[in-house]
Amino acid sequence: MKLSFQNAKFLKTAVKPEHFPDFGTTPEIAVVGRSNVGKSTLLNHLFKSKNLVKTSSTPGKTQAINFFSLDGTAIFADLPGYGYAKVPILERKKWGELIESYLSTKPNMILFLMDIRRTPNPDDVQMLQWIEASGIPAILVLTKVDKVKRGERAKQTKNIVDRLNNLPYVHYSTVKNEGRNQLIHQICEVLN
Ligand SMILES: Nc1nc2c(ncn2[C@@H]2O[C@H](COP(=O)(O)OP(=O)(O)O)[C@@H](O)[C@H]2O)c(=O)[nH]1
Ligand SMILES: [Mg+2]
Repeated sequence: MKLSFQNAKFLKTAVKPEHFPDFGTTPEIAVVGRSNVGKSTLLNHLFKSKNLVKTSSTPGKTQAINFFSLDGTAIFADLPGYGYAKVPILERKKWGELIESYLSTKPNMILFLMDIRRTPNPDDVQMLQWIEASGIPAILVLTKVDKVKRGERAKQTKNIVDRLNNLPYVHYSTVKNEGRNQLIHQICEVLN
């Protein structure tokens, strides 16, 4: 499958399951990960757009799912970041439910983002369990790799991948422009 990453368009925002659009047979790719891990920045980088996907300097602010279309050939869903400590517990629960109910609509694949500098926490492990339970193919995207030296990169990759049941992964840096071709290649492989 060939995807045109240069023609991304914003489609709509959903804050509850009743708002989830039905895209028919168009493949849907969900982007998940902790608040501030780099989800929106990664989508802008994939789409070669500066501001199509709103990035926020206030972590935890995005409480909605935003849908983007690549010329009608694929849909990307930017999911709310989970696990932001300063968000009240009830609000966090609501986000968890929104993420879970979206994943239960069976998107075709999941991009699971982890900051290369972090160790998976209970929220990440829960995310992994949702992914495994759903049976949806996932790619682990290790973000912000420009922030660590080579040796640390290898050590942290092993640390994260070991804890996340050896999901297939790619290294990504929007700052150093690293990982884009590889990720696009892997997305296309999975969708084929
Ligand atoms: N150094 C570096 N910073 C990044 C990278 N990707 C994202 N960021 C920064 O991380 C912060 C959070 O990014 P954002 O996309 O809003 O995260 P989101 O909450 O997961 O959508 C922003 O300040 C970004 O500029 C990267 O590859 N390298
Ligand atoms: Mg975001």
